[in-house]
Amino acid sequence: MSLIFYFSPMSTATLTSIVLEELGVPHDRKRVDLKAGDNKKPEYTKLNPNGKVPLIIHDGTPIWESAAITMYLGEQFGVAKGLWPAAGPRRGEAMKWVVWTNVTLGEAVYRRGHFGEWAAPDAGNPKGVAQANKDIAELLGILDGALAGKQFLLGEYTLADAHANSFCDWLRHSKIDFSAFANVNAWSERCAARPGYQRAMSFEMG
Ligand SMILES: N[C@@H](CCC(=O)N[C@@H](CS)C(=O)NCC(=O)O)C(=O)O
Repeated sequence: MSLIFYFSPMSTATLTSIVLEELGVPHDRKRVDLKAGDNKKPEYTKLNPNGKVPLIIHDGTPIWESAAITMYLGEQFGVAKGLWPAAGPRRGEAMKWVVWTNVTLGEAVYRRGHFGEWAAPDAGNPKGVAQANKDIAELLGILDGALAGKQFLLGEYTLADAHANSFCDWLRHSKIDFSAFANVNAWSERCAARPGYQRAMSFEMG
């Protein structure tokens, strides 16, 4: 078995790093220097034409998009380890949170960025940022409601928690206000206490 993980610290690849450390699957880590533009060089874009991280190559097949990678690794390695549900409705639940994170929550977060901190000088749209902040708060309210009375999204910990929580880490880093979401904050602490999460974080720092 060969598994290669292309990453950059403090990026979307961090989601995948946590998933891999939770699974404990042997893999080779290859750091991609985004500032040097290594992700836009032909040797990289032939593997991921989007020129982005994360990317995994499993037994010669490139797989990109963090949501797809989490679900794929869960299916391949997570079921036997109790970190991903077997095929069936519970797997559907795990998948819905992974996709919701990237697509639904992600849309509002990227919109906030494009109207705000990533906009060119004088090209920002404060009303757009305000609306995005409102939408993000509504979505985090959905996550908070789903965690009421539960330790993790499906009850027991799964890779859906690793994925969604790592995304929330990024949102906190982006100064999104989490003060109203007590269930999310307590869940994030539980996720962060896990050895797999801590191993992945030590790679981020190193
Ligand atoms: N939808 C993609 C997003 C990946 C993404 O945006 N990666 C960023 C790092 S956070 C990247 O590689 N950016 C480099 C670039 O666009 O030049 C996923 O979830 O994997």
